[in-house]
Amino acid sequence: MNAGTLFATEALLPAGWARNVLFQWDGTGTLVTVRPDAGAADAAGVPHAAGPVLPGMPNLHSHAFQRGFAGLTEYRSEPAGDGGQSDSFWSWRKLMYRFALRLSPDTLEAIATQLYVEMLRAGYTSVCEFHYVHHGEDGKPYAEPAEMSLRLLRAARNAGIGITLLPVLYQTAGFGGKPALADQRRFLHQTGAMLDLLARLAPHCHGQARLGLAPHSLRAVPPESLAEAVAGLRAMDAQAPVHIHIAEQQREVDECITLTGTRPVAWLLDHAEVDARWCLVHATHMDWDERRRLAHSGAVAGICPTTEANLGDGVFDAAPYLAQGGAWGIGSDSHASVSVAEELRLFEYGQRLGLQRRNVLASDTHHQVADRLYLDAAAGGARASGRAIGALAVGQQADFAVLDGAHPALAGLPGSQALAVHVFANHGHETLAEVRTAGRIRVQHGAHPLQPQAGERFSAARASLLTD
Ligand code: NGQ
Ligand code: ZN
Repeated sequence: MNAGTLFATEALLPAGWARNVLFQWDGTGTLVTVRPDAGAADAAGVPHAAGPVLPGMPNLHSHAFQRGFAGLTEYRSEPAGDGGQSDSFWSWRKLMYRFALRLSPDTLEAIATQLYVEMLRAGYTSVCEFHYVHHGEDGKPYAEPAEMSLRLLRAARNAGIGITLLPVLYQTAGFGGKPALADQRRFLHQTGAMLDLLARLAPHCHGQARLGLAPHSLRAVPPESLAEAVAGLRAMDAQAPVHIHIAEQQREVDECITLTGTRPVAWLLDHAEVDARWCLVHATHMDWDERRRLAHSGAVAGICPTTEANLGDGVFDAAPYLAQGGAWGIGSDSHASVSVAEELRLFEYGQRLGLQRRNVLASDTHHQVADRLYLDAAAGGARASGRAIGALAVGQQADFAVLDGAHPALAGLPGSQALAVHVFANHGHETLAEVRTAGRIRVQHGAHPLQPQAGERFSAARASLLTD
């Protein structure tokens, strides 16, 4: 049994900071009591949190294998063109494909385990895994067609992080049914085969694991397949999350306009029933009308600030989107960085740099930018995960990130300012004292029990993948 209790002098509840909060959860790790202003009698005998308590943060976008070469593509790989430089998202993708082609089930599991331990240490308590390296190196399915997916589920279980597994449907190399490239052979499924894969995985997804579907992008999935796959998913699970990459690069927008006469986000909103069960990953390049329509759809914009910066995608124009009530959350995507604080900080900083203003994403309700960012990202991330997480409220899972109230950077500060320091005055993860999922302690004083073993396996796996 896993039932337990925690008392927090300050906690970030959905409506804002509350004092003297008593938390109780049941044997499944679900919160059954969240009582602010609890008295001394309530607090007696209950373990006290080490500092202000936050909801654990869902990570809404991850390609786990990309952790294996994070930081290793920061050199010029394409000859510079006329007076310009030609390295881009697309040249990075060539290097990424080279790495993807070498993965094995064992190396994938080693990389994912290390990554998920890192995520927990960074305050992420659940991850949406947008998984597309399905088949063997020759492009043929493994004897167990779900092999790679099952390894990811196992890595998440061993690390203790929640997971929304999103098997990726990938069929074409570009708009208009352009045939897939040889380098994409490990990603491909006919629509029926993808629905078979989902049926195979469904029995493995319960408790801390949820199953959804990710049509990779409008480039990789033709319209008929998109409709058929989403309908097939809905027949299995009407509420299951659907994630798609969209409008990350200007080139995608241009190609979509050339072929359909419409911009990608507008095309998707016109042709699919986009609602709160959807997550549009990146959605960087939208015009005013697309932004308004997306904000009103209830779908989540999946913002991945450090990856979008790393790949030169562009800046998501957040102020008008948030002003219209648009939902959003954060993902670590290519894992150029694995840090809740850094994603939130860079999201706000992108706006400041563009607008030449400060505290752009503060709101009337939340004058502290960090409060607003944290609550929005937790709620949007939870919606995208399709799991009962992301809020300190009855019925939600007891996922906590506890700040270290004794750390010199935070000592003596009220919760709201402590969170602002955690997000904006960079101390790495030092200011996090404890991370729990479903009530269980996964990280304490920055350390996860699997760290030494996972680290060793990771470096061995990476070394084997980088040798020629
Ligand atoms: C991916 N990553 O699927 O890993 C993509 C690159 C593509 C990002 N978009 C490949 N960040 O979009 O074609
Ligand atoms: Zn992605």
